[in-house]
Amino acid sequence: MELKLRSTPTSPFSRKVKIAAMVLGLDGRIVPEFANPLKPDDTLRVQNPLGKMPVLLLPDGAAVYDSVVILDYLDQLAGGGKIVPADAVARRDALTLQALGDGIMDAGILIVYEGRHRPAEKHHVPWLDYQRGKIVRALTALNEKPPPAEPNVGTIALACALGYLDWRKQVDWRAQFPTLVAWLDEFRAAVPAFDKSYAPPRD
Ligand SMILES: N[C@@H](CCC(=O)N[C@@H](CS)C(=O)NCC(=O)O)C(=O)O
Repeated sequence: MELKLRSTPTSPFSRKVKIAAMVLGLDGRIVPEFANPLKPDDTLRVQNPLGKMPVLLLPDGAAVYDSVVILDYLDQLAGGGKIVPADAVARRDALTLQALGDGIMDAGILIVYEGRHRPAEKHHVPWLDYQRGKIVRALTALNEKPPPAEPNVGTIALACALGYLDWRKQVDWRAQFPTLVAWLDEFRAAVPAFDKSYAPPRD
């Protein structure tokens, strides 16, 4: 059963899906298909009216989004309880960490989009600082209490968020949060899919 993944190679949210698929042994079934959210006639907007990626297209015609739902779908496909823990407390914690990792990426993306979608003279620094504040507060909390470096939806999202900050440099997280630097090294060693899912930036 082939699963089509609509995304760009560098999308941090799509990287979550690629890592999850590798961890679950499902990556052989995922076929990447380039998507361009900026192109009005890209079928992405039909598959997900929000025009956002990733979208996973299933053989029965269903379009599954967003990344949270896709990761849950893949976990179920692999038998369940693997990257979405079955235990109630572990599940709660993993999903909450996923929300935090995704929130870092959402804020990071808004910072990038300010540069992409608004002319330079209209860039609003207080808005950029507001978004940066979210990222720094999240990283401060995580640096104080990093999660175990085991693969689940939460740690996968956190690793993708840190990888995204490495690329776009919205904050200089490596200088400010040494415990998270060590955490990402540990995660990379434990989850080779993180490095395997790396795609060199195109812009
Ligand atoms: N909550 C969504 C966020 C997805 C998202 O923001 N994707 C970005 C690319 S990484 C996107 O499609 N942006 C285009 C847009 O916002 O129009 C998820 O978890 O999948």
